Amino acid sequence: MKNKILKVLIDQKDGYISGENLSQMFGVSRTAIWKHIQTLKKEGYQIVSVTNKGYHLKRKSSDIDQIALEQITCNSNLVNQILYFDQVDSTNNEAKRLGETSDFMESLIVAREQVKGKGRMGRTWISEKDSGIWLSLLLKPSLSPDMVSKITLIAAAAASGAIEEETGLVTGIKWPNDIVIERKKVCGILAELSAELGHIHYMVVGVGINVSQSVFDESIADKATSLMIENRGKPVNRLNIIKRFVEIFEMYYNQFVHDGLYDSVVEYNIKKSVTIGENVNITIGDGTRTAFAKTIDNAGNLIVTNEDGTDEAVFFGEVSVRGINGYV
Ligand code: BT5
Repeated sequence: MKNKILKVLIDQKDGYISGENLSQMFGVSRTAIWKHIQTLKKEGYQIVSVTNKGYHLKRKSSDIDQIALEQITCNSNLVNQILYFDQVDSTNNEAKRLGETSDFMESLIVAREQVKGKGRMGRTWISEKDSGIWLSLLLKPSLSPDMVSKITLIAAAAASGAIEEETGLVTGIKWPNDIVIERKKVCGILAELSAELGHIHYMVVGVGINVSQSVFDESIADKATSLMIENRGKPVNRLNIIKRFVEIFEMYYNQFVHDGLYDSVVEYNIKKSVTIGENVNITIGDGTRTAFAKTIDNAGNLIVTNEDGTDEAVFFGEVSVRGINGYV
């Protein structure tokens, strides 16, 4: 009930709604509504009540804040809690710390800034304040630990879909965890998990999307881009992208976890792949070799044809795939 009231307040945008209207809407007394409003206030929501007008939820001007993000919990069966931070080391680390506590809830963690943003294999993810979407989903799927690669492809499909719907830009997926636009990286995904004896304790799916940067650190300037650069300076609404990301992720995740269906994720990844049909350098540990990327199989592995003509499935997690003529 409390969350439903919150959703109504959020939907009023800059307007007011009377206690009377709320009590009719939910079939409870005005006193009951008032009590829920007091609870929301205790939780930190700035709700004012003005005589003859009703209740009003005050919002900050940024496109994302805790209140705006709460819309996601209202509409999601997957995310039960939103945590929004000014600054964290890494949203993945924050999610992992939460995952180590007993009875944690499935959560969406969003930060304005990460001071130790992480990529795969100990690499750094540059995540300056308010210039992108830095988020992690903390999940408890009943899957076996080897399913983490499949969840990465689900996140890639969701991030690509959300970006395209919100901006109209065309994205490509560089297997297994990058979203690119015009051959430059706009988004990276890092899935991590804690498991024992074949059982997942928790899984963290981290997504970083460059949104409003106009210049990048020298170390990545030749291969990184942002949605605003690609959108010719047009502002991009981060909240809408996060909302759509969670919705699409949840759809594919439910299909997979509850119904065992994964085909549409693979289809989407094949359709959007910038890796398939290219010669790629595959780095495993210290060794690098060249192969032709042929397709993605039903399990989400990259199928390559080696120089000796044999086909091989390249498993996610241990490899770095680069185009032979540059980043893609
Ligand atoms: C990734 O790793 O692409 C995974 C990135 C995941 C970031 C999210 S943000 C929220 C959550 N919390 C975290 O701490 N992480 C996740 P990988 O494929 O290893 O790529 C890393 C490489 O991308 C780096 O070595 C750089 O070359 C490059 N890079 C770093 N920052 C970048 C940026 N902002 N945009 C584009 N490329 C970047």
